[in-house]
Amino acid sequence: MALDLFSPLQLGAINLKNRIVMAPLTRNRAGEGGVPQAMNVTYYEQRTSAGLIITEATPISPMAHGYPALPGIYTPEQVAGWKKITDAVHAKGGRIVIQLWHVGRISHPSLIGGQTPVAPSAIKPAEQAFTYSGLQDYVTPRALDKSELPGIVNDYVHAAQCAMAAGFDGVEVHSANGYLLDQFLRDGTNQRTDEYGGSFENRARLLMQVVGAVVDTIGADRTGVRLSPVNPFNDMRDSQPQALFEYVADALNRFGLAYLHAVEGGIHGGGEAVPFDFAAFRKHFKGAYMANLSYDKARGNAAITNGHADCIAYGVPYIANPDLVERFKLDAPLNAADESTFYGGTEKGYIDYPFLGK
Ligand code: 8OZ
Repeated sequence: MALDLFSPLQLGAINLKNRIVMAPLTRNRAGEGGVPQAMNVTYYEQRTSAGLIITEATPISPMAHGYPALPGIYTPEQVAGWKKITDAVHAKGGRIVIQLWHVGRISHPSLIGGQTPVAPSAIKPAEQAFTYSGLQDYVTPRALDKSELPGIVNDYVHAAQCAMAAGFDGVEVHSANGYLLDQFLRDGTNQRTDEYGGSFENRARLLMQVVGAVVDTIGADRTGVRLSPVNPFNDMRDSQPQALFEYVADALNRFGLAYLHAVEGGIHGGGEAVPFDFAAFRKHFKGAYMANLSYDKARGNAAITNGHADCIAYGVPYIANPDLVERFKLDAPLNAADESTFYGGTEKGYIDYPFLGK
């Protein structure tokens, strides 16, 4: 029988009961101190029929924050909060990895104790930051000194250790959507003249150091990476995306990762994505490939059957359909997602989307 969304899958050390993945989704509903709270446990537990849950993007250090009410993964209290989530998911036979995040320049002093956000180069993003007092202009970030980069790599290692202590099945290194690691990769945000700027090898150096250090800490078979070669969100661009990201996929092959996760286009606005050949890109990566963006059941099944992808990550459908797997199985209609409750707020639009038959 041909493989489809309902076939089991082994991603490194992580065994998935199906190939329907809950994509990482920022929801801005963590408790005080970036500690996951009761409604966050309910939210993830409700979505446990997914083959794999990828958590919302989660800051690895105080400086990694860039939006209100994010959960963190660097304090003992945060670890204890996440442990309740991983326990609930595991009790129902689910699998869950945490997405490790540093926002770089996509922050605001009010979110990071009055400090100036950091980036590869001092280039201010267009548009505005979401802060506790509404939208405010971004500030010009401070270019990181080379001597600071080992400290950032250590923050990823510490976060990966915290993730293991919290009971996660693995981690996904967030190198997409215009945040710190993506800012290093793409030349619209990286104009460095040291060994972290210029050539593809130089721009990918920090990502490779982070992935190498995380792999050494928790194992390649529990580590995934997310890339978004052409997402213009967060004022991002690159002069040669196809060649750059094929280089990155090739370079990641050395680790033997659990998976590579690709955002196959533009998300969250920010303009049109430039053309990109994802089929060609995918062929460069030798391990499991997770595809994301605007897939429905039919396109997901087709991508698995024709060998493009090993599994499919669904984002917006998972906001509104905790039982997406069951709905796909029965070809049942999907609940529509209410955009006004995506970011921040209460249990409304978070844990009150109906299950089938309820
Ligand atoms: C939407 C709003 C805030 C953050 C991403 C973590 O795009 C995000 C994000 C998305 O990766």
